[in-house]
Amino acid sequence: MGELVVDKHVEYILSVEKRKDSFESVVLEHLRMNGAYWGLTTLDLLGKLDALDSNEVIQWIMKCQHESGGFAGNIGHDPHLLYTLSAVQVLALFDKLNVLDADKVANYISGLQNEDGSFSGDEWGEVDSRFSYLAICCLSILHRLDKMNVEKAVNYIASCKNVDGGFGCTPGGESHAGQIFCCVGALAITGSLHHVDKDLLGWWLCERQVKSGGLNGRPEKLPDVCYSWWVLSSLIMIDRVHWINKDKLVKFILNCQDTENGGISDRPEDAVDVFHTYFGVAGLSLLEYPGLKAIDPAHALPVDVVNRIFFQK
Ligand code: GRG
Ligand code: ZN
Repeated sequence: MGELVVDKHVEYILSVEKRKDSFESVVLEHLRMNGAYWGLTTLDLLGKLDALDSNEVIQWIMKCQHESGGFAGNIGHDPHLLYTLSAVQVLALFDKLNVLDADKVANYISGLQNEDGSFSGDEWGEVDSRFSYLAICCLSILHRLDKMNVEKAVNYIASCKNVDGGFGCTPGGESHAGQIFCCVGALAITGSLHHVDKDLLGWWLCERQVKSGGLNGRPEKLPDVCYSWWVLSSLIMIDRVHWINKDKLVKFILNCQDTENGGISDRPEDAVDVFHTYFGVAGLSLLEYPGLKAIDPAHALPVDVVNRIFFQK
């Protein structure tokens, strides 16, 4: 079995960052902020965050902030909770949360909470348990959870729980590993994991492992490297990660590397992208692959960054 080709992945991420007019960058233009989070968190996990000029990144991030306090995916675009969390996460990576007016950002986020405790992703109003996670994770990093109604938020997430132990995007929505990460992460951050049936959910999650060792996101679906993050982080948060075969999953992820040009794809032989490179490396970090920084499964940031946020006030 091959090893993780760390230097190739660092080169790949730096090249995507520079190639701003490439096909991938054009397609991702509207969610560049999210791309920055994937790329930079990967670099940090690989121990190479200093390969980039942080001032340039921070200046660009601050140009994406809207007068409402929320952040957009790129300069001149509309703000959304997804980009607001990514912006805050990247500033946290660089230890630059102090450039923010935390109350202003927190007001934008709490303004998106609805009467039933749920969150809309932006001013257009779509509701999804994903947005509850984004709001809770972001306010937690900013030490501003008191700005929202946590009890109502938690009750809404609990109402998205299904009889199979999983969670959906809204009450009654089908269980999906991505949505489970969001709901379990939000419950973990707010100290509300008692709403989870850990054995039932652990069983559903470990059944996501298929013959090749990879994980899928729902029954009968193909395995995909991104579920190494969505499923594994959830299993860790509910203390059931020993229910899957870790060695087989490590092999599956390593098999999805482009060992020549760097980057990781969704499954072996497919084209690489920054998204799956992040999920592959983050997944290997959760699996305690040697040489990688540890990542916090709830806040999706390196553990040393999370410790700096919560224990060095
Ligand atoms: C900070 C890590 C982090 C995340 C932010 C945006 C977000 C919070 C979470 C998204 C959770 C989610 C719904 C992920 C699923 C993404 C995905 C691969 C969807 C594909 O679904 P299908 O049905 O594919 O198209 P399958 O794999 O089921 O065939
Ligand atoms: Zn995927």
